[in-house]
Amino acid sequence: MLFGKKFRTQLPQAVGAAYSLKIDGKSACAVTYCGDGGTSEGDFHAGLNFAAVMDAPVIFICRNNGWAISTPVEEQFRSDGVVVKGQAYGIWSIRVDGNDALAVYSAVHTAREIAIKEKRPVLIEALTYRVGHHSTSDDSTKYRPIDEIEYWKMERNPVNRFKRWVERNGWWSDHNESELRSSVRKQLMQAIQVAEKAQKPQLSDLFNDVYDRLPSNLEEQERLLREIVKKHPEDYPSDVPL
Ligand SMILES: Cc1ncc(C[n+]2csc(CCOP(=O)(O)OP(=O)(O)O)c2C)c(N)n1
Repeated sequence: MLFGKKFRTQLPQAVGAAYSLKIDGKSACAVTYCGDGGTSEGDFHAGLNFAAVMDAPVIFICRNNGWAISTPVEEQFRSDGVVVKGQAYGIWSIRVDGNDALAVYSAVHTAREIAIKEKRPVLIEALTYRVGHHSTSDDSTKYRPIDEIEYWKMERNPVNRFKRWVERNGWWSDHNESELRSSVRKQLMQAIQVAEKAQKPQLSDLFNDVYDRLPSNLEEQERLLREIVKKHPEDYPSDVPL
């Protein structure tokens, strides 16, 4: 059972789901994610304590990438990272090099065994760096040096590191790489062609996918949108059924 990365509200929910798996006697655990920024929210603490006292089979994976949007970890907390927070709640906690794929695999594998066999929570703190911007509306070069980003992107790149390892073992080569890249590119181009030919969803689908009966504010928005499309048809794709 997987609880994705929203902004940490998912943590207590994952613990509840894990607890229900335990009550049902399932050989399974819940997994949930958060960032370093998420650990400052109340739900992180409620979730961890809840998991510890209920012995819930849940794995908390915290991706400590040094930044919560523009807030560096030094301004996020004064503790030695996140792993100590798990320990403080009596949770078996492990810190791993998040840029080492094999180390992450091994940590998660062990965590899953502990969570399922021993019916208790585990926290994993994966140390890494966010090489991208937080979102499309963020420009992280405004608050951190470009050299720092480049260093992590090039020197500490986890994909290149894993690639070097498989190459050293003789399982991968430049030839395999270029063959894979060109075959994936071909598949992508074909998929794009198919997608471009597919009929686009109706305009009304923008509004009717949540409520059985449209609330008046959405009716109003749909009406306004249709008026605008009529007024400026050149600004809207002609292949969207109105
Ligand atoms: C309850 C709540 N408060 C604030 C925000 C705004 N917000 C969105 S992401 C974010 C920081 C997230 O930091 P982190 O968890 O470290 O994620 P990362 O920057 O590594 O993606 C904040 C403050 C939000 N979405 N929800």
